[in-house]
Amino acid sequence: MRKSLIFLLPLFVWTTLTAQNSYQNPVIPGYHPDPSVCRVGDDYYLVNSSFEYFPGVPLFHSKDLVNWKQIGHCLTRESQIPLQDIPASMGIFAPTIRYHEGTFYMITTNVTKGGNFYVYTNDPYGEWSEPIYVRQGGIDPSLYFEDGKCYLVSNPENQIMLSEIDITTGELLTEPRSIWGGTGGRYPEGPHLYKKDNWYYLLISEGGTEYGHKVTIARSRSIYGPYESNPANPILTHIDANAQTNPIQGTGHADFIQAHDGSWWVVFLAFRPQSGTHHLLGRETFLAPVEWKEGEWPVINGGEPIQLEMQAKTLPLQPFQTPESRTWFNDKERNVEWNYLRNPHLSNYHWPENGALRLKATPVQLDDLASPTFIGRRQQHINFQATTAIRLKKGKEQDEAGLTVYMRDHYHYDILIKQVENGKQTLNLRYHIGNLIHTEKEIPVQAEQLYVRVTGENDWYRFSYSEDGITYQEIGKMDTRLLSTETAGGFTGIMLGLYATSASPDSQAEAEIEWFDYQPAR
Ligand code: 6LW
Repeated sequence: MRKSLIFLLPLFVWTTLTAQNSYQNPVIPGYHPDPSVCRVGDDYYLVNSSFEYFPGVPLFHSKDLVNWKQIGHCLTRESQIPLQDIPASMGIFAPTIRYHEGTFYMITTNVTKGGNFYVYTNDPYGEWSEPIYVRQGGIDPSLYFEDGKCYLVSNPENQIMLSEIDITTGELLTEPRSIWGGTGGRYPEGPHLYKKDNWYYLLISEGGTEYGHKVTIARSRSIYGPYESNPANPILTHIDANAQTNPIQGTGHADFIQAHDGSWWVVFLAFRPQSGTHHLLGRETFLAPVEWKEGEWPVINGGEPIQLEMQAKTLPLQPFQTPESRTWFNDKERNVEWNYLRNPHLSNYHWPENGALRLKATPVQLDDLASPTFIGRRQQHINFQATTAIRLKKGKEQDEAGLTVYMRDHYHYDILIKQVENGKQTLNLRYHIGNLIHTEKEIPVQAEQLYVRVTGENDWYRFSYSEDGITYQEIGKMDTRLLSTETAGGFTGIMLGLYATSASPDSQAEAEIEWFDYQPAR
């Protein structure tokens, strides 16, 4: 028996390290917009924007561009990422990651506080530097290094502007100059510069981050221009008839990468509409092959629309272990996917060595532009089921703790335990859609611990609960469309959150939560 296993081992290594002729999009599902990627040898690192969530700028690692594992965040300290009182979908916009002579740089915009800044590190698994702010305005800054010089591009005044900066201080060495305005689409943004075959290529996005999003490109022999537009622009869009029924829409905001085998690829964002033309998971990270012949313009996916099941030869695949469906909150290592809202008050969270996570209830509500006691992880699949077990302890009347399907401050569905009169508790189902707040159910409950569950489908979120963790009872379902980006606005996607709030500042109430299960549905 043992012998035969050893015999099989080389076969296993061979199959996992072999290139395949297809892969699945999105490569990073759930709210992961504005991807940017860099390579060091055969290691790839990718970042996304993060808006009002903390820590900021999720950071992923891959060996093959298809399989990605989150290894942390670039912005982990309040000094790097002030988010106090910011509106939803403000804060941290699109980042760029670049590697140059042993150092990783991540440049982004805090649109609410401070503007464009970068941080750097030698170890992407470790901490990043304090922010260095740059004087050039606009959003979507990107860096390009050449011959000991560092160039910055961003989009002040709807123009792509270029300056040279001192990368050690952030000081502008030249005044920003307009180098391209795009092809006439709204919001020219997301610029990145590359050099290939003695051409400078300027990749940008236009059309706005909705259905009309597109990627265009221009090139010049000189970094300062003049840039000529590719006659084949846009080089990526799903606005046309050939992608009208495609389950992927809004393709844009892209970054090229040349892989260690010489092949070219592009990462970009797009969204997957559900229940008609609504999307809830936010903008996700996709991957497509690029053909880029010497001296010619790059062609993305042969000029064809992007598919969920991509037919393309991959790099040798090196998948990571599938993450376990259950988060045990006493295991910090696995908690990288959990986020706070704005800068958290850490004394309200007790992450245990053993036992349950404790969330202290405070008067800051989910609707406030402040930091409620909240942790959330992304909904990553249209069909999924999430379950948790919550105890509300030491509650005074009107204190509550629950599970929220959270799009933004005024758009969330909550299943919660509420403290009512005479030391009793109820299980409530509440909808919050803009100015409309409605408690759909209020059920007296006895058990000290309640199991609550949300099941997501194309058109519905279904809510159920259990007193014993075995038999669940559905207590309501709510239309997905009313929480979608098309209804709620903004740039983020659904977070599944655990929270505790109180009615009075002197409340001692806290929620105890040992685990949280998230499973894609088959
Ligand atoms: C981002 C801009 C955009 O900075 O939306 O899709 C903004 N593109 O490039 C927020 O994600």
